[in-house]
This record gives sequence, structure tokens and C-alpha cells, in this order.
Amino acid sequence: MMKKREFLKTSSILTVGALTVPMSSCKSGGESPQQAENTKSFTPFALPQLPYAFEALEPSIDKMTMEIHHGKHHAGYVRKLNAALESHALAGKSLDDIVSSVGPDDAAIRNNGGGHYNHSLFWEIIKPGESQMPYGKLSDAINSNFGSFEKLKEEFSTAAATRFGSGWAWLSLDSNNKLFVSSTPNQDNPLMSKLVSTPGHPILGLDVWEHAYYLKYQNKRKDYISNFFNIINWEEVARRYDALV
Ligand code: MN3
Repeated sequence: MMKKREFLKTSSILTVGALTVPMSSCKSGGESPQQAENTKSFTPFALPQLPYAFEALEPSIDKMTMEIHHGKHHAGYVRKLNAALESHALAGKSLDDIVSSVGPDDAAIRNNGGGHYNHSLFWEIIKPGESQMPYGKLSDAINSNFGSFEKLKEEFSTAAATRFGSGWAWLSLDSNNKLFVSSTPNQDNPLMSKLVSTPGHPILGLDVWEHAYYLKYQNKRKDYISNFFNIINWEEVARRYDALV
């Protein structure tokens, strides 16, 4: 016969067990295995720190634009991307994988995954100080694909200037490792092969949303584009190119 003390002990264990079972069955109850898989935990994306001070790119890009662009706009894309991934099959994938596989009906991932990817690239391909010219293998590829650096600059600047509304201009590699210039609307980018007419792997990008330049340049987008060429980090662009070819 069980003593009272032993009974209480057994009883409390049973209670814990009884509580545990319904809670876990409640969590997965009513969900398909796929849905349960989708709600798995993942490490949320974080806003990367700028590799220079907010004012470091002046006079090409002013301090306040950088503060708002990084601290409000980019931070917003990261926050909304993480929220969209909470119940998404792409949760836990790399940012490259997420952006590469997004389809036309997935607006939250398309806009915010693109926003996070594009801005993360953008901060790295610009830098303070006088911009060098492209050099090495990248320079050779520019000359063979465009004829000269000046021709690339012209084509890229036209793509950036004529992008209607908000979007980006890009220099990318296609699947044959040929360089090409394109532009995309909103936060799309060439990695989004289900969404763009000319897919590729971007190595240089310019944000031509008004939030990227309006405080300093107002309606003069062409001046912003021209000054962008003064702050391109060609070392980083070449590093990205070398990693792909
Ligand atoms: Mn932006």
C-alpha cells in the first residue's frame, strides 16, 4: 500500500506529465506537418553596423540621410523580414537563398528580404575617401564587356537615372560570368530569378529611392548618381567579382 508522501510525489509527476502532453499536442494540434515545420525557430536577421561613420561619405551623401537610411529604412526592412519569416517555409535559410527563391506572390519576403539584401550590399560597396578606378580582373572584364570604364559608367548612370519611381541600378554577372547593367523596381534585385527579366549576381548596386538622396539633392537624381561614382569601393566590388568567377 502506498504511503501518503509517496502518493503525493507520484501524483505530482503524473500531473506534470498530464500537463505536458496536452500542451505539446495543443501546439501541433490542427497543424499539418508542413506548418509545424514552418514555425521552427530561426536566428533572426540583424541590422549590420555601418563600416564607417554616418558623416564619412560627405559631401557625396550627407550625415542625416545616412542616419535615417540606415537606422530607420534598413532597420525597418530587417524587422519586417524577421516578422514575415516567423511562419514561413524560408525561415532559417540564408539571405541569398531567401532572395533567390522568392516568388511574385510573396510581397512581404520580396520587399523586406530584398530591402535587407540590397542595403547590406550598398553600405559595403561605398566608402569614404577618393574612389579608385576598377582594377585587375574586374577592370579587364569591364573593358571586354562594355568597351571601357566610361561606357560602363554611362550605361549604369542611364539605368539609374531612368528607373521610374523607386528602385535600384545594378552591375551583375550573368550565368556565363558576363557583366551586365540592369535596373529593378522597388526592392527587387537580379538574384530574384523568378521576378526579373535578366537574372544575375549583383556586385554593385545604387539605391535610387528618393529616401537615398532627397534631403541633399531634392529632384537632382543625376547629381546624386554622378557623386556616387566618387565613393564606390572598387576593392569590395572586385572582391565580390573575384568570388564569383
Ligand atoms: Mn534605401
